[in-house]
Amino acid sequence: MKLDLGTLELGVATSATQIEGGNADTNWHRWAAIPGKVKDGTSPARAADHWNRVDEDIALLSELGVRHYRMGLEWARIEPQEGVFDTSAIAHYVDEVKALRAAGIAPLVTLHHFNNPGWLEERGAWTRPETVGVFVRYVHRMVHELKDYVSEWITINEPNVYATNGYVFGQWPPGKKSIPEAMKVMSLLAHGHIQAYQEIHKIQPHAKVGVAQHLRPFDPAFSYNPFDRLGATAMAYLFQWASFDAMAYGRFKAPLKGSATVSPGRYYDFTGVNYYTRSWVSGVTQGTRGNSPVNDMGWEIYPEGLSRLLTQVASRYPGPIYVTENGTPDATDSFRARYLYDHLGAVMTSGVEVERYYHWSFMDNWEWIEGEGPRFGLVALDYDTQERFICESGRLYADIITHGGVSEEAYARWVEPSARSSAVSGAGNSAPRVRRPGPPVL
Ligand code: IFM
Repeated sequence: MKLDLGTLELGVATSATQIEGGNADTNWHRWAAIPGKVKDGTSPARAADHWNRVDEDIALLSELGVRHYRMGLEWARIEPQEGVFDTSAIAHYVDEVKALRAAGIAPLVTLHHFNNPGWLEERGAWTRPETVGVFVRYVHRMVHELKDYVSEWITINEPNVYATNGYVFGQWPPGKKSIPEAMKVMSLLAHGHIQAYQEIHKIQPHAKVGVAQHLRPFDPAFSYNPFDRLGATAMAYLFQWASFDAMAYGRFKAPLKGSATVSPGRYYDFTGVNYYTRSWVSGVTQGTRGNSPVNDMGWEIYPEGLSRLLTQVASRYPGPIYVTENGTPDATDSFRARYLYDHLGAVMTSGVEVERYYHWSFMDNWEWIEGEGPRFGLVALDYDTQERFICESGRLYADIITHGGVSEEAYARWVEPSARSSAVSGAGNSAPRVRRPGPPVL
């Protein structure tokens, strides 16, 4: 065996807004309707039309041999008006998780993945303390409805990315640029998680509940430069550790704000790690390390970062660890096989006991403001015809699942011929590649 994965269980991940399609009134449908907000002018209304293709997609999951599937719920479909729950949308999700179970696939359900109902967005969403209670009411309803088939939950996906992109850089809805507001949002998301955690456990005492945290190493561009070192430490704290600590332990340290209703404790049953890349810090700016392998979106491909983060997470937050997302946009599926091998290898060499690894993504998905361009799927999608094609990297993943690791044969067939990256940063050739129409080379 070239890479033995031991007891590591493999799955794939998606989110509701990115694959379902349809015209739910979400913050993202509204944002995409404003000209210029989404790079290619697309909206989540098309996506992968998963809402109408659940059976076909479960058959594909089975073909990959996947036993764990991370999926999301579209809150705006479930509660299209405040306090009004749509029983047919709820029934659709019940049917979906039932069908997954019937296929022998365990769902891990994400309750909030950057997606607010439009009515909530209008009222200021996570800048208002009232939103915590509104979220917990929705969580309560869905856990009741799905509890016979689902016992693992992610309350909130990447709270730091939601707060930073929407409230610091203003590129995501609601397009604000205010650090104090971003800190308020991060604080309230932490409150939302903690209260949801408690609520879920009231309904399902043995449920496993966690947050999917977007983590990255922040490395100083010049380690001998104290400003770069200080910048890297400060960014890591502000971007990820302050909010992670608040969510995991109810410990709110400045600039986050706690409240008298939250006592310190332990508010996780597993920690979820979403890992993609690292940040290279020079003083107060961060970017991509020069001359390094990058993917279609220009993100450095740095498998060692995953090992480093897993080690840190294991010591800061003892308990089960799931890699809840890891993957790469690769429009021609030319380097994803090696990416997979290297990142699964990084999980193993970390020496940390990781229970699960969910690859992002099961299939090509609508990538927020990047639209339909980036191709993260093990299953490629032709958006015009909605045809799905299992990529060669998807075949490799299926083979890894069957053998519990990367066999010598699989290595020779898929990993050896695979490139390392899309391009090299700073080499003037890192523009995103455009996929040919039609199926990828299989
Ligand atoms: O597609 C996203 C996902 O919604 C959250 N984590 C990062 C992925 C890739 O950008």
